[in-house]
Amino acid sequence: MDKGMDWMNETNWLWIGAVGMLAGSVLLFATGGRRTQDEEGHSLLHGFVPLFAAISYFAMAVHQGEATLSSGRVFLFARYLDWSVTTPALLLGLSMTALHGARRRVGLVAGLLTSDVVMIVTGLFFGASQVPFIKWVWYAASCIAFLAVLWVMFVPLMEEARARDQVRRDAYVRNAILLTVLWLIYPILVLAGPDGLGLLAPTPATAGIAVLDLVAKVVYGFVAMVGSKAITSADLIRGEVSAAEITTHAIPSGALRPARRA
Ligand code: RET
Repeated sequence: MDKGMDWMNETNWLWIGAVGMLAGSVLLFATGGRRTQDEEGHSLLHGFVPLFAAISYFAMAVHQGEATLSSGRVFLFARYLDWSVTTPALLLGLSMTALHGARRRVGLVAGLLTSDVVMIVTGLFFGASQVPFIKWVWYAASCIAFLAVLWVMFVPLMEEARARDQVRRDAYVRNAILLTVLWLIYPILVLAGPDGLGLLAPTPATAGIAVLDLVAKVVYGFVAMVGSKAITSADLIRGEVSAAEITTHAIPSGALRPARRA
């Protein structure tokens, strides 16, 4: 590497991840809407996702979130802990968009989140594996769970989203496509990196995952939040939001005004 680029070592990429995630979390919490329970739920979910990632990046930057395996490979396990919390949160937000709240089709949503946790837990054991055969069994198991996640997103949840108004349907389709494109890069990048085939050295692999994580959590979070605000505004204008679903601090006078604009 060029001498002038020495500062771009693996630890500094982890610091970029930690600071970027913390800043993204603060911005998402600060700019998120709070007019209805649904909108508030989205704002909190998308604010907490990068906060969990910041915890994981900080732990990895200070070398707590890693373990040195007997082969000598340094395994950054903290990212799998991050993903085990943040990927279900992202899918819960997406489900709430399709279903108009998280209380409908609870079994389907629970199945989606459970498949996702299976994907990450088997991924963790894939990353920790040193015996090749066992490693590829874990990788295959994780990919099968990922297919189950994609199936729920594009079959039953898509059908639910299609049955709703245009604003909600458009937001769901946009979020589902963006999320899928970003998430598909993970199994490829991790496969190429030190946890997989080792084609990529630790520094470029960590840099790639840090940038991908920032886009999948912070940039995606903002896109999802814009969608959630548009849905909330449309619901309020149509007068479709019951008094119980309106958050009280959205109504300074104390009177219920269902048709407030953003
Ligand atoms: C692993 C292991 C190998 C097989 C598969 C994987 C999928 C990982 C995914 C991660 C998504 C992470 C996100 C984080 C930030 O918000 C675990 C690499 C399929 C899809 C979106």
